[in-house]
Amino acid sequence: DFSSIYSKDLLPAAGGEEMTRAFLQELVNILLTYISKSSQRSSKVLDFHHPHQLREGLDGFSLELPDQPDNLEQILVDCRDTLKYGVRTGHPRFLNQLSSGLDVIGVAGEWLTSAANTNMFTYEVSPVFILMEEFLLKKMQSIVGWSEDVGDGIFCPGGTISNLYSILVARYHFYPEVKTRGMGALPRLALFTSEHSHYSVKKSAAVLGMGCENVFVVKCDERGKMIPVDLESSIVAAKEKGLVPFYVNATAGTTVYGAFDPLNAIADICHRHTMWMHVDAAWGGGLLMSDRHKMKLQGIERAWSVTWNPHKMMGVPLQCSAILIKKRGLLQGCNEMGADYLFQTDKPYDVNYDTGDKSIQCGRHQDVFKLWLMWKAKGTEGFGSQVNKCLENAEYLFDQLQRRTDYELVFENKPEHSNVCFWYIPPSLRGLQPGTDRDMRLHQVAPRIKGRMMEKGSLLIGYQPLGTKVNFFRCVFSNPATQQEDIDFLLDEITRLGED
Ligand code: ABU
Repeated sequence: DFSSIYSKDLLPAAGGEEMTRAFLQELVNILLTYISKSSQRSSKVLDFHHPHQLREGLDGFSLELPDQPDNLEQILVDCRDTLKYGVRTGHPRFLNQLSSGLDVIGVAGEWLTSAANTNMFTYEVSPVFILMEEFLLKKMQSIVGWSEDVGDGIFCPGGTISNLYSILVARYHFYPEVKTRGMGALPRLALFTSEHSHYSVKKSAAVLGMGCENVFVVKCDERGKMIPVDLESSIVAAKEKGLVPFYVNATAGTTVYGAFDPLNAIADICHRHTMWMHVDAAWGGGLLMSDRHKMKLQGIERAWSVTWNPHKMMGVPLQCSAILIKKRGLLQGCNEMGADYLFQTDKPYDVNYDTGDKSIQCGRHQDVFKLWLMWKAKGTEGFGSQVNKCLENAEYLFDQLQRRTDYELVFENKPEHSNVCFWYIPPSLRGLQPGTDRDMRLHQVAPRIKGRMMEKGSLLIGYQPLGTKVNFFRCVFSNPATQQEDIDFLLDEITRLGED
């Protein structure tokens, strides 16, 4: 019973060791119960409440912040309730997001970094983590296909920021004066990305002062892959209008369809026009770990930069994202400010290991550790098997959808990644001819089923419209805990929830 114990009684308070141990052990018990329940199919994926219900407080769980400290019994209740009203993203039937799963070694890694509570900016305060980052980046670069002598990179908060780095560094590579003189000293730059690519390319162009209107959106084929001839004609057209094309983003694993752009054809075009080629492999990068699937990224070795998020397909706890840059020195040159209080050059060690000035952040979390620890615990082969399993699940779902008359596939081909996109056709729409009326009604089906799904809490998958396609479900597999029985359940449950 912790009802008369307060945080001031824990370490570093004198004599606080025993109570600290007891409190943390109780917390570990709460987390172990959560982890165990998250993998049980009898548990709900979520216990949904509307924002106003959570804001008002539920069964003693209040978000209000007190002036006087709560006792540790209440703090433990708050920890339980926080997990209770959250979403079990490690549940085998959580299929909503590209990042999912609950890897025990990854969790252990995250716990350790909180206890270590240090900052990635200098070797002085993060000697081990800085060297782990170096080893991981080298390993990832060699898997991408770059030689040992080249390559640089940094771990940063998520794929959007990794993509932003790629544009920042590309611009600096062609126009180093931008760092001091700003965009006013540059011509009007043009960037190219496919219509299925991630919105972070446009967001980065806005953030970096280039403007989203100067991001040219290249057409995709039916399968969601960038069409190279359309890319080249867009580049030529932009040049004719007086713009300077400098950057192409190719995607390896698009967010919705899981499509892989033709990297070699795009690399040829970038080479012809002397443009920076970036590959956003935030989602698809994990396939490089699988001997069976890595050929889908053929040509990635020709990229000048690569985004790769181990927190997606490799199941590393959020967040863990890398930007890899082929040419060494650019990240440092581009971002270095040399703050004297942090990056002194007369320290008693090789200050090249004070890598923090490569970053646009100052403070930076040790995201590398959980990845390093998981890599040690699984080996490259273990990650490969995990990826294979997720793609087998996607193929199984694809096969089941082909057999069922109450479902339609959004595209006919076998999935390349673990994304499977489909419509559920409720009985009332089954006899309707294709056309506007059917589309308008079909558009409402997925959101309605999703609402019922959230209320019931039995599973979670996402939906969206895309281009001319009305709302459809996107199922993604990145949690190796998901089995074929969960896929059967998914289809049966959507059919149940979708009853008119
Ligand atoms: N753009 C990153 C995450 C998207 C998703 O999980 O659906």
